[in-house]
Amino acid sequence: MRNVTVGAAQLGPIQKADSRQAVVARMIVLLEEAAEKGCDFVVFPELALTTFFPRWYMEDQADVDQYFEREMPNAATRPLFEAAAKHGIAISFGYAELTPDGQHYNTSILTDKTGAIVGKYRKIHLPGHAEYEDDIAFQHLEKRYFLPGDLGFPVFNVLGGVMGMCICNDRRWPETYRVMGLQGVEMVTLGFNTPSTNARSSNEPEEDRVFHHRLSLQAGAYQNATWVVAVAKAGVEDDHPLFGCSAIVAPNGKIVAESVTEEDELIVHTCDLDATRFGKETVFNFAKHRRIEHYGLITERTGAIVPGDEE
Ligand code: ING
Repeated sequence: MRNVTVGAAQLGPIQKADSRQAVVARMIVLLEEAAEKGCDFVVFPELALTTFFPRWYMEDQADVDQYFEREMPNAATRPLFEAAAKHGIAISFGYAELTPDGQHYNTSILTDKTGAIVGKYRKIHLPGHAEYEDDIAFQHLEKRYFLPGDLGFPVFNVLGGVMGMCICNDRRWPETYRVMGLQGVEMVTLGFNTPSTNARSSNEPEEDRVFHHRLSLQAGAYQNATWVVAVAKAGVEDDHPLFGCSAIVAPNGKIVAESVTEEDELIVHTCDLDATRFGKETVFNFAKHRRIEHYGLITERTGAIVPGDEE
């Protein structure tokens, strides 16, 4: 048994007008609840410090950069790191990163129980578009404001196991989990901000979006025999609804805990990292069963090409 008691700390909406200090105070309330419940590790959402600003079209770089952090920890977040270290709890959360050389990433960090940052991930799969688009209900401009991540999908030896991170849209791509699975990942944590409605078509009901969200997490967990912890920023941000459904998924693909509100909400589960062993040693024993001589197209080709259509 290698138990890690995990708290998925869902955040309700963050309005454009909300300060980082107010958000960090809410995060610390969830952290204190997690400490009372014996958590070793608390996971917060993607872009946890601000509203989901890629929904807004901005041209002035100063307007964009107001949502970014230039260092981590910093004055706004240091109280969170200090509270986590006081309780001996590892944390992970997402934020917009502006590097010293001026690069912009959608980033997530992972600390150990002392509050030291031991891992960083930069979002690789950026959904949406880079230019303003007409006739859609709202913009989704991550390709405008962020570069694709440049760190790959690393794993980190912390909390007595092999931990990995991804962010939001990454959860929809099997490559995300497989690259970490090929490094023996035992728990993948991710934050997400997912609109309840489709900007382009009103005929995709929320329950379909939630179905695809759960499907992506459960498939990734099962097919790589890993725990998956997915944490929402939820609720209505300046009239834009985001769904909740924060979830903890076991290596057998089953959801063992899920949030029930679209507010600040902590869900907790004690995850035995040894529960990954059965899958890794039987059905998904990669070394025994994978046939990489047949997988070349996966990294040779970006888009699909139907045989005979080659130009
Ligand atoms: N949000 C959404 C996500 O991947 C999206 C974008 C929604 C893509 C629904 C496809 C379908 O959950 C972010 N921030 O990636």
